[in-house]
Amino acid sequence: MPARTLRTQVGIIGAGPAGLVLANLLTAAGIDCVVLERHSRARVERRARAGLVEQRTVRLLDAHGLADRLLADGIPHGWCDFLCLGRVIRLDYGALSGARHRVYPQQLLVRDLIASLDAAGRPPLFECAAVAVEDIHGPRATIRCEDGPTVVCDHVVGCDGPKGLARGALSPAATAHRRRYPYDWLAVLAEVDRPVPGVVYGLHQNGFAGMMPRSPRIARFYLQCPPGDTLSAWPAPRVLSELRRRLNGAHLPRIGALTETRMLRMRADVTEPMARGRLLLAGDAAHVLTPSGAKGMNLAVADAADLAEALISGPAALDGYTARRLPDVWRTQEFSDRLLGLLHLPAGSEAAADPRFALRLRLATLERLAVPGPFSVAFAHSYAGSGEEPVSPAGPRQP
Ligand code: RFL
Repeated sequence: MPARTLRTQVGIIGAGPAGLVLANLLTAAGIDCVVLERHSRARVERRARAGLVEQRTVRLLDAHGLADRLLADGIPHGWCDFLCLGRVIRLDYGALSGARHRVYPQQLLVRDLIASLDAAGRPPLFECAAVAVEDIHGPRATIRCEDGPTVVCDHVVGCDGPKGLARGALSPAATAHRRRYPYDWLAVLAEVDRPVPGVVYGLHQNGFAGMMPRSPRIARFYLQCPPGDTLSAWPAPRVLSELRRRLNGAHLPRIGALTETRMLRMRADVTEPMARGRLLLAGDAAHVLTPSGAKGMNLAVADAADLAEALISGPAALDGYTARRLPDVWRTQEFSDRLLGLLHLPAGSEAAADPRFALRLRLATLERLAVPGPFSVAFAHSYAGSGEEPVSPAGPRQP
């Protein structure tokens, strides 16, 4: 049987934060769109990833009536602790910038965004994998799906993550800037006996460790490990003992079952330009950040918001999409990279040869971050995603 053809204004590939925010904003503005998602609804709504929603993201979602649950259940969070050489240094970025995160797991936000599309009568098409994007320079573009409709549209927006097909469809005309960091992170979700009160970064000669709040009984932990390391090298007892060692000084909850353990290859990339013909990219499809600084989801939402406005305004605004978004993308990459530099002693580097000296240097930076001043205020705005980044004070590479 020939595939059904669906005609719409905007075909969106991917029901992650980028695709779902875009679809919500377009639908509310009366622009017809279709979201195609390869996985089932249950799987998409269970995928635990980010948990810190920036102030600018909350503001944007709230302005469009998409933040009711986030505001009701998301816990405001405005500080983080750095552990280094036996000291605990608190960065009260909420006080320094006036901006706070909301702790709200990504899968709950995704659930809310899907519910809102449901209510508008425009739910995503689940279990519908796009397999080709065609005719992006013609009068109409086409998305072909496996076992699903052929979507004919004015614009295709690839919100399908870094391994999706939209990136590839753009790539002949695009440059991908890539960085592979000389370490990986073991990422763990674990049951805890009490809520983790805040974000803790442990700087340690064995490597970085992190602890992040997620929900009352679940916390996220990260452990730096050698690049290319495998999960089999990290049985639960080793994970627990390294967390205790590297986060010594933090009030660790009792850690129960490790409910999810995965290896994150620490890499970052940016695709330039973010559009070609009738194809545009948003979110991780256009740029990947490491989880440091909790930026990826927030940047994905910021892309979607810009793109929605441009699609509503018309061709001139669409032409400026890449130029408008890249400064934010690179500023965010730079912040994330700087934070990584502060948190890690890369193996094989001079820092690893004399870890105490390297840690003492980092402690000097942390002490400056803890006191109010232009240096700490600029960092706090970037960290919280206040949307009001002051000009960083000039000087050498420093957070
Ligand atoms: P997503 O969320 O990856 O969604 C892409 C969607 O596209 C679908 N798809 C397709 N659908 C149809 N046809 C195809 N051919 C398709 N190919 C792919 C996929 O199934 C998927 O549903 O991308 P989006 O929307 O750009 O959102 C990006 C964010 O998800 C990502 O940046 C964050 O999760 C990154 N991240 C964090 N970001 C933060 O802001 N704060 C954090 O604290 C934070 N922690 C994290 C993170 C990412 C992590 N992992 C797993 C990489 C922690 C972790 C462990």
